[in-house]
Amino acid sequence: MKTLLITGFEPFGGDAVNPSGLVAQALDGQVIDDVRVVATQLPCVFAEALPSLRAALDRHAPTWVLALGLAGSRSAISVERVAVNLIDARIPDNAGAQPVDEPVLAGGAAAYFTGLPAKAIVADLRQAGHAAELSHSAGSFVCNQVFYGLMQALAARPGVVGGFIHLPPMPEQAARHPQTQTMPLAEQLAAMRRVVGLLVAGTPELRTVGGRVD
Ligand code: PCA
Repeated sequence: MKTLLITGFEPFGGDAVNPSGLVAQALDGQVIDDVRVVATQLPCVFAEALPSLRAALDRHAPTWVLALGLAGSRSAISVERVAVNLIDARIPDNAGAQPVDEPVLAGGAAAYFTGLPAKAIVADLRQAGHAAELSHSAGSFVCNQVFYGLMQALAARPGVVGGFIHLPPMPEQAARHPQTQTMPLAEQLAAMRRVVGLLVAGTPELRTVGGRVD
C-alpha cells in the first residue's frame, strides 16, 4: 500500500492550539482511497523542524507529502505556490531563536515551486464551499523553511508529489486573531480529506488564471 505523509505543527507564538497539528493527527492511520495516511507533528523550532521532516520522509518513504501550517492572518485555506530560501523571523520560534536574513540552505536554489496541483485544489475546495485561495508567499518563518526543505528533499525523490498548505485559525482562536475569518476544525479536516483524495487520484494542475497584480 502506498503512503501519504501529512505533517502539521505544534502550537507557537502564544496560540494554545494549532489546527495543522490537529488535522494531521486526526488523519493519522486512516486509509483513504487505498492509501495509508501517516502523520508527523513538527516542532516549531528552526533547528529541529527539517531534521524531523527528513526523518519522517526516510521512515515512511511516502508517495505524497502534504505539509500543513497555521497562518493566523489568513481567512482562507491558502495553497502555497513558492518556497523561498530565506528565514526572517518576525517572532522567536518555540526554542527562542529568531534568525534574521539567513538562508534555509546555504548555497541552495533561491526558490522552489510547489509540486501540488495548486489551482486544481483551490478550485475543488471552493466548489465544495470552503474558503480557499492561491498564495504566492508562505512567509519567512518555520512554515516556509519546512516547505523549502521539503521541496529540496523531493527534488532528489522523483515521483514523490508534495507541497504546503496554510490553514486559517479556528473559532476558539478568534480572540488572538480578531481581523481573521476563522474556520472550524471539522471543516478544515473535511477540506484536507478532499485534498488527500485529489492527490492520490493524480489530479492534474488546472490551467486557469490565478495570478495577481499586487
Ligand atoms: N505556522 C508558522 C510556523 C508553524 C505554523 O503552524 C508559519 O506560518 O511559519
